[in-house]
Amino acid sequence: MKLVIAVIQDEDAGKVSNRLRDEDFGLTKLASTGGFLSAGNTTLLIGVEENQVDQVLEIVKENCKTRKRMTTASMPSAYTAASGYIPRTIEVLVGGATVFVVDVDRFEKM
Ligand code: 2BA
Repeated sequence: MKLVIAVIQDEDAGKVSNRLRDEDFGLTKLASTGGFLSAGNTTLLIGVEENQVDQVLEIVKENCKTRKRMTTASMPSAYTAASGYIPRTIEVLVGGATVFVVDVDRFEKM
């Protein structure tokens, strides 16, 4: 058995989980926060048989868009003696999805 851990954008979470549910995959949805942007995202835990992993990845891929986000970062290169660190606006591309596939040693429902 495998555990697919998919970090996706909140905007895509409804579509991805509906599609997974339509195909009878079990899933858990966690509210999470990205370490870089400190913005909310969604982490899906999906336990599947090994031969179902590709189908899950395809559903995630089809339903997660890449989006531009702006963030302000205080960078050493922007340091001036008069005003210290000047926050600079930078653009980052987020997504489609960040996915980990890990082995499950044991799976039980009690
Ligand atoms: P965040 O950590 O908030 O990152 C959002 C986006 O910011 C990233 O998109 C990437 O484009 C950019 N970014 C992240 N760290 C950066 C840095 N040090 N310098 C410049 N730009 C940076 P994605 O790569 O699509 O990641 C989306 C979300 O997936 C992340 O949100 C985080 O929640 C998760 N994630 C990404 N890589 C991960 C990893 N190795 N382990 C755990 N979670 C990860």
